[in-house]
Amino acid sequence: MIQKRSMKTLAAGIILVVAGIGMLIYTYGTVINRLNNDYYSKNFTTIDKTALLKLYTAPKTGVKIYKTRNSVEFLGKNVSIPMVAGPKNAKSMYSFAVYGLINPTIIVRKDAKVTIQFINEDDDMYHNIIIVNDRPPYPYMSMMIAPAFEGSFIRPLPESSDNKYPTTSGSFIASRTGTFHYICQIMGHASKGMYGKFVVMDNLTEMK
Ligand SMILES: [Cu+2]
Repeated sequence: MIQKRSMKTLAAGIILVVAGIGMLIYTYGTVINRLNNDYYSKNFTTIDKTALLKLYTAPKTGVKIYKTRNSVEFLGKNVSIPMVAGPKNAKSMYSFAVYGLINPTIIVRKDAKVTIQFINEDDDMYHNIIIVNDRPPYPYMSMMIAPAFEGSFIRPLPESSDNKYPTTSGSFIASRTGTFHYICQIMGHASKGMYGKFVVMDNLTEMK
């Protein structure tokens, strides 16, 4: 009898603990979803594969690509940079691509108006992009790092699906010279290498 009763108590205890854990997970999920809804981009469109592949080809003027240095110079005063997150041609999905170069150093002139056209090619992860003062290595949690330039933060875009690639853009003025970095702030991405240099120069001829 005593054994039966203690078994019943044990069973009731287990049920209570399981229910408790379930409620905690549910509450945690609800809170995280709330945060995510505020944090993730709502203003995005999608492009198809053809449009995505076009962004891998550099225009004939205004851009200089140095494959050996893995860098791309944007020469204009008003430049548009197609940044692809999770590119298929990269060894690691924790990468950005600009004209097919993986995590290249991007160089712009001081006071240029820079528009980042951000595209998520990855089919199973969210990504975002921000230009920061902080240098690597980056912590696992890097979402609190502030932008180096006002407007140089783009909210996370969802993964691609059915050859539809989410895209959005953000613009800022590269108002200070120096070496900055672009990074992805999704947990663990920058710490796994999802970043590159962003250089603002007084005179682009210095790179030749
Ligand atoms: Cu990422």
